[in-house]
Amino acid sequence: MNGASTSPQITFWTNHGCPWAQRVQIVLRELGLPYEEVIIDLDRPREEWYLKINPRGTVPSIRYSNSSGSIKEEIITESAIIAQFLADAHPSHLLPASGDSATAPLSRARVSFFADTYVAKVQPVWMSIAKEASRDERERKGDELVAVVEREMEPLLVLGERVLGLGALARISGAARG
Ligand SMILES: N[C@@H](CCC(=O)N[C@@H](CS)C(=O)NCC(=O)O)C(=O)O
Repeated sequence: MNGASTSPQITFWTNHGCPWAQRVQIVLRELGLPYEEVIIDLDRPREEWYLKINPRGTVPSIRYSNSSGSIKEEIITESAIIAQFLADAHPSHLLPASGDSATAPLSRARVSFFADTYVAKVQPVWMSIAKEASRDERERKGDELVAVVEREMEPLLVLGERVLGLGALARISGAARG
């Protein structure tokens, strides 16, 4: 790790029920970064102070300063952008830097496509479950969720493991299969 990647100061505005905020929480924890958490109540209109931080009024948002002082109290919003920023600012085994090797850009493209597939194909089904009033319909959507993960995500895990040796995807795959 270089100096910039040790002990950043991070404030994380979040809500534990929000999957987009969970995405950032997962990245923070996987990278082992310390952070101060501030919960935003999504059942009330956003207060003026939070709209100054994030004019869109959504969670997640972070405020980030690095230890070298070259980045000071920068606000970053939108879960995909925050996740990408943190992975770039704190290089790890999870995502190669694009200049690491000739194949690193391809590995990054594969990881991005994996995340995109989750957002485009799985997340809409996941979100629709909560909106269903009847238990039968929720169970049917639950089966649909499992089917879509098997159909859309599992082939990508296999590809990541076999072709690119992507350790992170392989580990997720192993955990998912128990
Ligand atoms: N594209 C955004 C979506 C964030 C989002 O929709 N968050 C929801 C909670 S899950 C939110 O803050 N909703 C409050 C609102 O829209 O007023 C991201 O990826 O960060």
